[in-house]
Amino acid sequence: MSEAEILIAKDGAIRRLTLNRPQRLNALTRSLLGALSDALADIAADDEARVLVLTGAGRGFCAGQDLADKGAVEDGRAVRDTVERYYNPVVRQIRSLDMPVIAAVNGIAAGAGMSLALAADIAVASESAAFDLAFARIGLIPDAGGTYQLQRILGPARALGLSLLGEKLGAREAADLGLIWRAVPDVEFGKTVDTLAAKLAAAPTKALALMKKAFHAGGHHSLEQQLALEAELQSLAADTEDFQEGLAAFLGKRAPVFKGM
Ligand code: T3D
Repeated sequence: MSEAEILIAKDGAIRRLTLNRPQRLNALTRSLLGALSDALADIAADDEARVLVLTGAGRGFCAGQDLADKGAVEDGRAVRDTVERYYNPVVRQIRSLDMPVIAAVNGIAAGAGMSLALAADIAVASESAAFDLAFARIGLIPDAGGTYQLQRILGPARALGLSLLGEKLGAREAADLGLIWRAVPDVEFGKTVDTLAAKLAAAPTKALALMKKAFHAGGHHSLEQQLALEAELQSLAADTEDFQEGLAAFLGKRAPVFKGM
């Protein structure tokens, strides 16, 4: 039997999805993207899940579209179909998941692999990893949300420059530019990811999910719209059990124990 293209691991409230085609630097086929989408749907429906870690097997995080995947890259029609039916749903699922998503970028993140990392809420990379806007080298444009994310994070001048030139950014440079949360020495990478995941798994999950909503909307709202949304989402946060626990813990001068409810 062939090995699963997505490895799924559960550890308490932590879910880990590992892209598993290491011999191809975890390049994305339609079948892998389908499996990823199914796994994300399962996690969205999993009441015990409170944080997701997305990472890659072997020396790469993800080399983007598998350029040898028959049926996915032949012509404009095939590519449009791949983008609409396979990439876009996965990006929407990651963005709308009601829990924080960590991209643990263990190695090269190229093309749509870089876009996937940027779709996550927190991207942490090992220092030897790199972010490679490979699209221009093969005559495509950034997709999987790349054009959306890059200009919001880096500003239009840098985002377009990097895309036009198809340049690679080292993990440290990506962190310095604010593209990712943090770059850490390779020897500390695994521990850093585990610590982050454990911290987020013990956090008030519903408030974190509402934060995601607020920040995503903030990118295109007016101040008035955002103030109204904050009031609405804050009232939802204040109705959670975790908020009551946070209050009680503060007043009782003890550490809170959040249950994600
Ligand atoms: O449907 C659609 O197409 C729409 C979606 C498009 C979105 C996209 O993501 S377009 C961008 C696609 N990705 C790329 O163009 C990146 C291609 N890869 C590279 O440029 C390089 O592999 C890297 C810079 C990422 C890493 O270089 P390096 O030297 O560390 O590794 P390598 O030797 O090139 O790769 C290792 C193996 O993985 C190699 O196979 P081999 O020779 O050992 O049998 C290589 O061919 C394979 N590989 C790497 N990337 C891909 C790939 N195979 C298929 N597709 C890939 N994207």
